[in-house]
Amino acid sequence: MADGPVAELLLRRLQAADGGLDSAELAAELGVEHQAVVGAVKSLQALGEVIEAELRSTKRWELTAEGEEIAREGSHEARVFRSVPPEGLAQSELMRLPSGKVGFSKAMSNKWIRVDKSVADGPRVFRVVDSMEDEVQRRLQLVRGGQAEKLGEKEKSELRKRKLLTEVTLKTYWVSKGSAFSTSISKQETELSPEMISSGHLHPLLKVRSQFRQIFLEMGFTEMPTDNFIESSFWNFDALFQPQQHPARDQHDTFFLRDPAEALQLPMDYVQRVKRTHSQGGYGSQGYKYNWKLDEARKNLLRTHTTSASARALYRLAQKKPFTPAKYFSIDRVFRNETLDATHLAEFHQIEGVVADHGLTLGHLMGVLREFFTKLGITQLRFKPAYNPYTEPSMEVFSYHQGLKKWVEVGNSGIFRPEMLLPMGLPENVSVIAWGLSLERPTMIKYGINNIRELVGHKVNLQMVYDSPLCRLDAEPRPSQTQVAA
Ligand code: FB9
Repeated sequence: MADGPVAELLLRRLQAADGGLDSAELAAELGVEHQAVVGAVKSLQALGEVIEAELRSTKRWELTAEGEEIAREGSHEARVFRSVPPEGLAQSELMRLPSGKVGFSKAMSNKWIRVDKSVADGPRVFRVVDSMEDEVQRRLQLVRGGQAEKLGEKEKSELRKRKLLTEVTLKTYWVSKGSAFSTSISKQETELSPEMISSGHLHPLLKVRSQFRQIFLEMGFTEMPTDNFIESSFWNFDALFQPQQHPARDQHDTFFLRDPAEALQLPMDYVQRVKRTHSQGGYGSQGYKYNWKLDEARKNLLRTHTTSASARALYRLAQKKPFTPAKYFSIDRVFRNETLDATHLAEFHQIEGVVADHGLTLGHLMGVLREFFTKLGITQLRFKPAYNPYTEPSMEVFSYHQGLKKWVEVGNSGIFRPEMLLPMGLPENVSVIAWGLSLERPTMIKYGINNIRELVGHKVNLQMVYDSPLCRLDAEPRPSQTQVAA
């Protein structure tokens, strides 16, 4: 759903542009994060042929943190020059200045200063020239102003050697008009349109799903394919380092298939690494020390979570060399052989977010959870240690719900274990943080629905669907609808 202002601005700029536009340049022009433009591109792409977007890598020069500081304050050698008064300065005193050690030798080689060793009480530094040009600062300011092309290769490599400049590869989109281009965003039949949502004639789950999708797209996440309800035990459990004797793999928790009972196409080299990790350990893990069976892994089932899709996406990511960081999401149906009650059916929609990058920690996970839930209007979060077979550490996420006047569990999260990631072939220094929640829970709370059967199933009152108002997740529920079991 591309009704965000960035998407509309992009379309208007595209209308006026001859040929196309670059997402990074548009972000700079609009004064927004590049991710926001990427999110708008992705949501426009989801609408069909409104735009064409070609991913491309552009290299560009950026200042390092030290480079930014020098662009602001001047080079160390310039600061040393400016610190020497007409009567000179004891070298010992100069070397104690913040820029002394780094700037002294450069100021000497520039012949801006000299040392008189004949002075009685020790070597004294004097200026050689009355003024100087701080070329380093000037060049860095050119780069900061987007004029790196005015520097010669030699000048750039010198700044890079001093770690003041770095060349970054930026993945940007070259956006051009699609065959169905329009500046007023119209939606394909299968896609939600603001009109459809605001008309209210949409099932509440679909409306809430669309808003979660928009949040992920704005955060720069890419939607994972999840169109296989049937999954192998291998991808649903074994690839996640969930042992074959784990209770969740029993019939009373999981729907296994009679026909087709077995998954025949598994990536056998990867399967062998998974088998070894479960049975003997490896990658620093002692494993579970049991006789892992391929037949067990081949058993087909109705996926019990969308984390199986995350496993597939991460395995695909691991095959791409060199590793590039990624942010994925999914929102789709999962099936559990649960005891049914007012808030539990044998299926629900799981929402899952995954971030893969070098050196991610629990702090990064807390940060991305805060950003995600803040977009839902949920700002008071608490994290509680938890256990998942495939994440360590794991946290349950709680939020204080003003309407319900109590802390409610709003999701679960964790860092995928190395025993899951390393057999896939992901580099050792890559970590993956992830979190999940359901679609039904927030929908029930926001629409004041007490019994899950009012939301899904053959007893749904279609008038409710027709009448249900446009709802914003980040707004408080209507006063009459706050007594809901979370
Ligand atoms: O959605 C849940 N609660 C929730 C979410 C949002 C919300 O918003 C309100 C508008 C303000 C309110 C409530 N829960 C998760 C928490 C509970 O409801 C829980 O009792 C039920 N859980 C489901 C599973 O139960 C079998 C919700 C479902 C769930 C739980 C965990 C995950 C996904 C869905 C997960 C995960 C995960 C963990 C680590 C790595 C990857 C995925």
